[in-house]
Amino acid sequence: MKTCLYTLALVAALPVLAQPQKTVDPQQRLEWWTEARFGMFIHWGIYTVPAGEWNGQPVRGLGEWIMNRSKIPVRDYEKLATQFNPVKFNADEWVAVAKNAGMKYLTITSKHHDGFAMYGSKVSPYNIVDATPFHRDPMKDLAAACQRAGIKLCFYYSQTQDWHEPNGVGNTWDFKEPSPLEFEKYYNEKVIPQVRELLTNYGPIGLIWFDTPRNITQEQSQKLADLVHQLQPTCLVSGRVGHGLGDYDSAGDNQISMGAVKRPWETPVTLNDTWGFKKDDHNWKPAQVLVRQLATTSSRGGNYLLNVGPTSEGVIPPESVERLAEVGKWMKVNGEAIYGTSANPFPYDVPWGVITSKPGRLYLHVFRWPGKELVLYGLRSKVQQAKLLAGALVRFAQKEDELNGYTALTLSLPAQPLDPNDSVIALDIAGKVEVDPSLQQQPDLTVTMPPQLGDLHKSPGSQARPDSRGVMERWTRAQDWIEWSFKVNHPGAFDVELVTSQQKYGDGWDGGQRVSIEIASQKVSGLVADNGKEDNPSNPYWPYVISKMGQVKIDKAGTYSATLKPDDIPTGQKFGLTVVAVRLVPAK
Ligand code: JFZ
Repeated sequence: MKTCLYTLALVAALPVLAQPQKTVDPQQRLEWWTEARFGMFIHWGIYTVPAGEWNGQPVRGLGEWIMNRSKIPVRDYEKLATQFNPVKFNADEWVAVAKNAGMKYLTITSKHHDGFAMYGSKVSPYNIVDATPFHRDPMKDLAAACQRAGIKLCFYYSQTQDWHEPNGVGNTWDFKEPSPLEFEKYYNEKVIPQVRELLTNYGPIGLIWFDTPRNITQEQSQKLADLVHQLQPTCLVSGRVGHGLGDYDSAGDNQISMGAVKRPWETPVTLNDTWGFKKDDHNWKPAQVLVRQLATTSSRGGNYLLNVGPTSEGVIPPESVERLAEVGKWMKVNGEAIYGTSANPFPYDVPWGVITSKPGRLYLHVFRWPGKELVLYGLRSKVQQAKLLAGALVRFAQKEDELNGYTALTLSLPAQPLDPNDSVIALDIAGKVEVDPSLQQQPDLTVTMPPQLGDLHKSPGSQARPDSRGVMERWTRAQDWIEWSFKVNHPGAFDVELVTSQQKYGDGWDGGQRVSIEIASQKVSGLVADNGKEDNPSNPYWPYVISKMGQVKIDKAGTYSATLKPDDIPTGQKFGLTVVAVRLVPAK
């Protein structure tokens, strides 16, 4: 009996002893996360009391930045805590909204740049339990609700900016910027112990979403990442911990990366134009945009982290709940085309939508319904079955030639899409999915040549490169040029178009460059001028600008080369030549 009790005591003590020893390789840590593909971001803090308005005036910009935007002194901002009382907060309801949408994890702001801890912290009294009339720790409720629902709880934590602390970074209106030594003090006395609390008091945490590293040192970033991994070996560290030390990369907000991304990555996205609640922001993205962005992010091998901004009462805006429910309806039918999928195996986008994949499966996400027939070029593997996830089996035929094997797949479809947001066709493939990686003319007869699929010839010192959206950035030198090789399947006459991109919400674009485009040894030249706008199919907030450059004729099917060379780029351009693609469109 005595031995028995002794053993029991030892077993009970074991988890404590065993904790720091366990090591997990980063690959293993990422497993649940890449399977999940879809998460909920929650920005919630005392900035939801002013909700985008200060002294009766609307404040431009992000809701959670109001303290900074309006240069609100710490002493005034602190008072907001006494008005923060989220009596309608219900953790199970929030988690149900996420789960219902098909989301698998939830990342909530435990402390944003304003420095206010939204959980019960012993490190600083500036927290929701000690400083608000609510006097409760919502993260305890959320941890329990997430456990019940099988959702991973994750915390956002602003490690560098802290506008409440004299030694934190960012508050230039109350304090002077901290010296490295002062910042180290803040880091040791607030950041490290608070991150420790978050990883100790709330059960298993999926990831810590650090943000805006700013002037944090490499050692400090490393120590944070190590602390997280030491306390919870399976907990991921976001890319914004700084110095590339995260377990995965973060795209810029509302950006969806193009082409092959080498590291696992995630894009944080707003449902309207703010993260933290603003009462006058009604610019909600339609569910169609959300579904297509989710599918597009998956098709590029990334995770989609979609934000809600609950009010100071603890209510997720009904406009958000409605849209998430619609995404959830789509996910219930089509979730297998998202969860655990890998990127599109083709290096280019198809004209009608996007493609996701799994071993032995391809998912065709059809955004623009082609009518009764959809043709896919370049799939070398044999298709065994095709099925609309929302409906019936689909008849199909595969063309084969001696040299290349299978070349074209033709699917016979209903005349109307089953889902106007995204109708998914699942293809069962015999063996491995094999594709022809070469850039080729598509069944709609267009040829689209994006910069990331060309050879970029840079002059010495040039900063030009495709950014994370696939758009050329810092192309301000006429000496830089791009070259492509492409296959023509259907000869004919083509209009040559140069597709460039505006910046977010149509702000900022430089034209007036003179460029020459050579296609199959025929040269056209022209001015980059706005000859019409076009929706960016993966993100309506970064519209395209089309410039018409002339016409070329291609008489025979075959492989050709194309070059894009600037003749002149006016000096002093901010954005330069924001090339998205050179495009050939059949001439009318
Ligand atoms: C940061 C925060 O400042 C903001 O309040 C919000 O929390 C957001 C999710 O993250 O803002 C950023 C940080 C980085 C980029 C864009 C917005 N970025 O790299 O493009």
